[in-house]
Amino acid sequence: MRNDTAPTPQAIYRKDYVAPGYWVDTVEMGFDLDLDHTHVATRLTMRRNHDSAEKDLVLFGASLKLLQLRMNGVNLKKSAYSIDGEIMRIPNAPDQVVLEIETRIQPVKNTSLSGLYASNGNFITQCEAEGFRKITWFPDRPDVMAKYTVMLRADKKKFPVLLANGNLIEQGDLGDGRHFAKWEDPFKKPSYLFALVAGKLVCQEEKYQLQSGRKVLLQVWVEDGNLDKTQHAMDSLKNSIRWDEERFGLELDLDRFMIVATSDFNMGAMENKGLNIFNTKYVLANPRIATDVDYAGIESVVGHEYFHNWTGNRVTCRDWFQLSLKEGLTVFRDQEFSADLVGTATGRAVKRIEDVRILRQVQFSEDAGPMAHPVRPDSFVEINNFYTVTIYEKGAEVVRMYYTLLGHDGFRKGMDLYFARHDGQAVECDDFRAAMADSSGRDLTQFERWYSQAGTPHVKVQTAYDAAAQIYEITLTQSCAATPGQAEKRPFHIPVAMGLLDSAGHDMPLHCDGYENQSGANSLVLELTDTTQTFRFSQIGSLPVPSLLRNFSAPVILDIEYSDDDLSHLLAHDSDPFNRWEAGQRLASRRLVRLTKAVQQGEKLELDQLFIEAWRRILNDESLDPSFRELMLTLPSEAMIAEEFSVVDPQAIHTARQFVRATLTQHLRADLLRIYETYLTPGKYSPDAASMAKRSLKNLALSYLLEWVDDSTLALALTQFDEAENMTDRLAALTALTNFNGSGKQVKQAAKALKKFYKEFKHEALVIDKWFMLQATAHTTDVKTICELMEHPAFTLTNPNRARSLIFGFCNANPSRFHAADGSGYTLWAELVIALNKINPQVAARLARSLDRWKKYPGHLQAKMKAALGKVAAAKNLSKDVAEVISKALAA
Ligand code: B3K
Ligand code: ZN
Repeated sequence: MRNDTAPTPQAIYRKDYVAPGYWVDTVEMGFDLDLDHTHVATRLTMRRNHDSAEKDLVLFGASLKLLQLRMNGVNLKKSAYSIDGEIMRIPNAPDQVVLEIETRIQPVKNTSLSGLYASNGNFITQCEAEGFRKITWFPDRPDVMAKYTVMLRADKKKFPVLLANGNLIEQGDLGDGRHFAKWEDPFKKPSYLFALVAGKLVCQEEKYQLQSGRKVLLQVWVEDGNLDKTQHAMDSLKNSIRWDEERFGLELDLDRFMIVATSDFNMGAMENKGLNIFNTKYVLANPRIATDVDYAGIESVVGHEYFHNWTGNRVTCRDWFQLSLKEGLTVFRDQEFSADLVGTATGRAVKRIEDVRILRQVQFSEDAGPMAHPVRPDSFVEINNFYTVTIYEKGAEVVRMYYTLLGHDGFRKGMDLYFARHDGQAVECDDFRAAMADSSGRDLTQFERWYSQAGTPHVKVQTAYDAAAQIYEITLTQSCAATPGQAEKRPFHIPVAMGLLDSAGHDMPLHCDGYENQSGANSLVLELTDTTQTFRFSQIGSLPVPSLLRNFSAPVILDIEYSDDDLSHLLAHDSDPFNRWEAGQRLASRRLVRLTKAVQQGEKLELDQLFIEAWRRILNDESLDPSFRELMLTLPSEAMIAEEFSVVDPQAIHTARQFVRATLTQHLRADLLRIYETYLTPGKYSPDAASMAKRSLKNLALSYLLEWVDDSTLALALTQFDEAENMTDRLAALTALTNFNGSGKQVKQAAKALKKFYKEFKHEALVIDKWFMLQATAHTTDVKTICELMEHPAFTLTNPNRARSLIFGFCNANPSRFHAADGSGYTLWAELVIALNKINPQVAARLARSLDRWKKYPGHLQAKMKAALGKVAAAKNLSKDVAEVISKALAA
């Protein structure tokens, strides 16, 4: 029976929360693992929750064959319970219950990669959010926490390694070619943190000493042949353990911590207690196959999952509406971890800019579209659709605002109180806010609106200067557009970190009414709580240039009218590196918008000298860290430029941006060549921040250089491609070559490189993903080429990484090609959403979101997108995952 189909998606609401009718104290499970038919026997000890309005014993199950159901030793007849969709109700159960359940499942047929499934002949589980119910009937909700004991039995040859959460307490042979392993997790946990892994795996392991002196066993499990790619994950794990001890006083609570890498995984990784399961993409690395970006990604995801052990596992969510309680907080923690590991002020700024770029490009866009939802949503149809940039990245910004408001030590006190109060509990976002308020004595009542109101606030800035009185005033006015289901918004509590620059570029001492206790400071955090507020600064001897929202102190859009001179001043002098970068982006964005309009009107395209010289100065400013220069010199993406328009013209944006890149190269060619030579990093590859920074600036220079067609720059790229000793440089060269707009002969050389790359790496799945991805995102690739690539023997829709690299790469990261005027991109998209829906609803629903913003395009494209959305809506057996996304898009 399929119970994931829903023609009209039914929403569930936060306000309808009812505590579970029964608690579960212990869970004992026995698995007879077989790829075709796995038998699962479960024994639950349960007791009535007298505080609940729910009187029935309620269990959830999906795609299960129920073999046996016994309550307190007696077989339950069919008449003793009812099943409606995923819900089983047992009425009139006694207060104390021992429930024994036997189910049969078919892992090899489970292509949804949720529940228990097979990957390369191994068993893997994924239970968050609601996958445990695909293994057994259970009160599968995060507020039901229990202690688990798990017995695994399987063929010893096929499945020599048997892993589950917690500690291994017994293992041995069963005599018939089978063996067993018994695992016990000493901590109470919700079912979504359950995990098991079985199969042919090998591990890198190490004993690691905690600060307390206790020794723990760390393991990174991979498929055979990958042990040369686990060191970085192991190092990242050790760094994470140490960081959480130092920064938050949080110790690893288990004696054993395992990471397992699998190539079939719906997302990045999963924080199962003591047995984190990872996408290979976030574990496997060596210089030959992984780029600097991959190394950084591994560090941050290993950190993220490890940090969940406290923020998520020890203190978990009461219900899935509270998801950001663990995700927003854990993203904030992993962001801080990565920043602290680099250590320098510039390193922190670089990390901050990278994070904000994603927030603005993806989350702001989500907040402005049909799927906009608050950080703590009020309703959903399918929870898996709510693992969004809003829950994660905006959620992290909300946590960061506490940090900004309370300061480093104040925030730590809040965290300490949160754990003191809630360790071992399933709680709400409000409980976190209360811990922050109570520990600091601050009133954070209004701050609640960051959780309940969707949409990105705008903050409009007006300034006035009275030279005679030496008074400077900043008036801030906030507003937030309506989002689905929320017409009216009330004012947010917005921390606005700021400073004022004098004409020499120095921070002026600040004397602001209401902030007398910080008189004379160079930087202040203003608190905007009303719709409009005026902040009055005295002793301002000359007209300043305001630097507002330093370090991006709140997830808002700042509407401020700067002159080009103001921006150049901030770009050159702001003591806040984030705002230096921001000034450069504003200068660029202004020009890109103007040029896009010029393209549309068929006018001549021109780039002014002020801008070119500003770029030249940054490029050559040796006082700036190369990684910071790389960020400053990277133009706003096409997606970011699109946000500046009410009606988007992807081809015009692309043309304008390419024009700026080519023109910059035309003028800065000699400087770029010099930078390219200066920042070569010969010798052994090292993923340290300084070397990564050099590579990033050098490769940026290369990509610019290839914008201006010329045999010698082509040779540069070909040489780098041939001689690179690491994937960062090799891929950078190949990407530049693939995007190269040269003559026939040059294009052939690029194609040759692409072939050679494939041949060399055809046995490295993660590299082949890159090979697909770089073609999918190249502006030389059209719909026809994508269709040809889908015929490539290495392509498959059933592997999420592969599907994402080609299909998502094209639909989400190649706007000028995806939005082809004939609508062929949309037709392909609809076919693929429908095909993926049958295989893997979660992945399908992600792809379904590519047309979220269809209302932002010109009428002729809108009509074609609407038709494509309609085609998906009309498809048979639509999962509720896809149905929710499509119906919301169509309702926009
Ligand atoms: N908590 C998991 C995500 C689960 C997604 C379920 N569809 C990974 C993470 O955020 O760490
Ligand atoms: Zn997470």
